[in-house]
Amino acid sequence: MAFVNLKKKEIQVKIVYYGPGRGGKTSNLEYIHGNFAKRINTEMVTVKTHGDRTLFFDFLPFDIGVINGYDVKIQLYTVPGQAKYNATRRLVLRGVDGIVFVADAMAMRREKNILALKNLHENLAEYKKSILKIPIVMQYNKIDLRKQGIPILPVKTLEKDLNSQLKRPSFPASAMLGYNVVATFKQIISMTVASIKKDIT
Ligand SMILES: Nc1nc2c(ncn2[C@@H]2O[C@H](COP(=O)(O)OP(=O)(O)OP(=O)(O)O)[C@@H](O)[C@H]2O)c(=O)[nH]1
Ligand SMILES: [Mg+2]
Repeated sequence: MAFVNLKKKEIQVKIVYYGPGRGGKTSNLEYIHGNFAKRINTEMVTVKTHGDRTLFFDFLPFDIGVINGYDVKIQLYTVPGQAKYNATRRLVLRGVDGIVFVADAMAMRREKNILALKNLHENLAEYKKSILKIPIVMQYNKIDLRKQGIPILPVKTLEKDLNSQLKRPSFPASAMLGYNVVATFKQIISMTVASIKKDIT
């Protein structure tokens, strides 16, 4: 559960962007950083990248104000999506309160999305957390590529592959254009804060 500092009346909420390599997790955080620059009075921390691949994680703190007398601080993280960095992915998941699963809507990435979701399931289980209980929002990213004639999975297929059991809110999105990036972000914050409220009251 979230880190609560009773003395400072502060709650730290950890939200992790998870998903296959090159799916657009870092791009989501970059867009949020660019658009809420005034409320985020710090730089986005990108811990080691190789080209544009995340090697460890990205980190972005976000202050959403006071809820029930508690100053709520959101911490956004991304994991490295490449299969070989599973130890790091698992570490970033430690203490997670909410997850945005960023799937890559390109047809050629169908299998990678399914494997990444399975991997999330397994890594949460390491922390005795159930994917069925943690707040999750699904994002089907890169739908802008359809306009360029690149084969994109229909939302129906993505829903069937990734969300038929979970049945969580989902958004077609373009992290590059910013389409539904903020909507995804607001949705996960509201679900996560709601679940934390239940824990502390
Ligand atoms: N066309 C298009 N390209 C995108 C979109 N989102 C991300 N990209 C591109 O896809 C590539 C990978 O994006 P990243 O945000 O670095 O992906 P990531 O999920 O952080 O990747 P890893 O760090 O390797 O796990 C970059 O070249 C992005 O510019 C999108 O919505 N549309
Ligand atoms: Mg990244």
